[in-house]
Amino acid sequence: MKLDRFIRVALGLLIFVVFLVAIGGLLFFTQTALNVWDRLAEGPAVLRYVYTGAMLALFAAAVYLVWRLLVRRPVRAVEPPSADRLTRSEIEDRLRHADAVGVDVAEAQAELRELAERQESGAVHLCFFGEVSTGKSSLIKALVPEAEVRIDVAGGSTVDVRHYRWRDDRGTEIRLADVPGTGGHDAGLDEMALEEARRAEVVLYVCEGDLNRAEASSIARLLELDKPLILVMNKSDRYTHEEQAALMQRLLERLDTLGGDVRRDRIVAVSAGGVADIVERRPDGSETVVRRRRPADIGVLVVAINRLLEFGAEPIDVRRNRAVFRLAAEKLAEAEEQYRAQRSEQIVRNATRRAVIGALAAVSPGTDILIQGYVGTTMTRELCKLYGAAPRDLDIEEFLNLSQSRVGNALPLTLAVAGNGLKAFPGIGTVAGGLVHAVAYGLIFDALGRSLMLTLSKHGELMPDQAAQEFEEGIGERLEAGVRRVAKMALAEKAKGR
Ligand SMILES: Nc1nc2c(ncn2[C@@H]2O[C@H](COP(=O)(O)OP(=O)(O)OP(=O)(O)O)[C@@H](O)[C@H]2O)c(=O)[nH]1
Ligand SMILES: [Mg+2]
Repeated sequence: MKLDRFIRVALGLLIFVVFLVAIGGLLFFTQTALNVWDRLAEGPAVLRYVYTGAMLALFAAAVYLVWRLLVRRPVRAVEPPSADRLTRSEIEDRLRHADAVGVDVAEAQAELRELAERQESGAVHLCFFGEVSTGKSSLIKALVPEAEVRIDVAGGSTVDVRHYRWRDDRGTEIRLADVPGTGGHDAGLDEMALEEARRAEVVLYVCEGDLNRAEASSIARLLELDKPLILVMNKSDRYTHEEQAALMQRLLERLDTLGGDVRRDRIVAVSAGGVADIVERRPDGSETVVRRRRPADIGVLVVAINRLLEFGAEPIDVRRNRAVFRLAAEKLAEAEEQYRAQRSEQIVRNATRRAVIGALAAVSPGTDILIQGYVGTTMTRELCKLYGAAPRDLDIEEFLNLSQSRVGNALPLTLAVAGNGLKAFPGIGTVAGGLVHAVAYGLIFDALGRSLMLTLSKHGELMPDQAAQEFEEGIGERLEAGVRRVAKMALAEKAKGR
């Protein structure tokens, strides 16, 4: 009680002194300012202007510095350079840069190499794309009868990408790409087919009637890639002339709704023929199954291809290049993503280890876990750099402060989880307090790092509030997930230290 009164009196005195100093300061400041002003008023006008200008400039500089320090800059929108306008040199630059950092750029590079080879060969690539069993391989066989093409009644007969040579009426060298049908059981095959379609100048989308939902969305995707498209309705031998005409009209309307500017002469109805198993009855009454080739009727398709290539392959070549640059950029982005995942894992593991070692070395590991220290700052800075975020020191400090204030609540739980986790290791006997603290300390860094990884990958920027909140919300789950790993680490470090 006595102490309380003493503090009040001391505070009262302090306030009084502060006010006295403030009044004195104000008087002194006013007097000086008026003095200076009087002298300036007597002097030449130029001096007055220069002086006022200098004062204003100093004031503006002070305001700017305070603003830089206190006000958070608006989040830099991480705008990926428009993939549509990517040029070869841009993508090559990106690859070089990523390669230097340690990203595995092999797949993206392979795309550019393949493109260079295709450009050198001068051949135009046409890709037959469509759902399984629509007759893509049969169409290629009809165009190149001598080709060894696998055709089967059972869907999913083509399981890789193959190229077949063909020439159009003007002798342009054409490579026909046969790819796996989409919509089968293997999503990997769909991906393989789509990639080949992206590498080709022209896609021939093969269907066998009206489009189902999957076909419509595939076509929409291909149109988005800016691919010249020929829509081939195969197996037209199964329809009457009237049915065929109605189907063609329907396909035209469907394409319109998909936003494709596909001309009427780029929708064709053909019959690749394919093979049919026909049951033949012998004179003696026995039956045998004979495989026969149905007659092919693909004239309109040949005309459509010739027309499309009429003006030379030049403009479609440019569009194809763009599509391949995009494909390469996507592959690079995937590789970068993978690199970031591995590297951030390493960063968090190192920070966790350092935290554990620090706690083990501490004479009396306290409960005041200082995540704002060196380990926390280094980890935050390294993770931010990895995700291309450039936070101010103030943001890092704020994030660590906010997280630190949340650690208090989670500490009892963390210690309990750490203690339990250690018990799972046989032969360590009674778990010493120091070891439990070391594991708890490591676990907190592990959870902190992982929540930071998550928010950085989501926002591309360090947002202290969100990141600290993510840390708080996810800590329970992350402690459980990391305890075995961290306990093992702590035991190994302890054994080393012995
Ligand atoms: N009636 C009829 N059947 C055809 C026609 N073209 C192909 N077929 C049959 O359709 C089936 C599938 O033919 P494929 O050429 O293997 O089809 P695909 O699109 O290459 O199949 P996947 O490679 O599995 O995706 C075979 O049984 C062919 O005989 C055609 O014009 N008319
Ligand atoms: Mg096939």
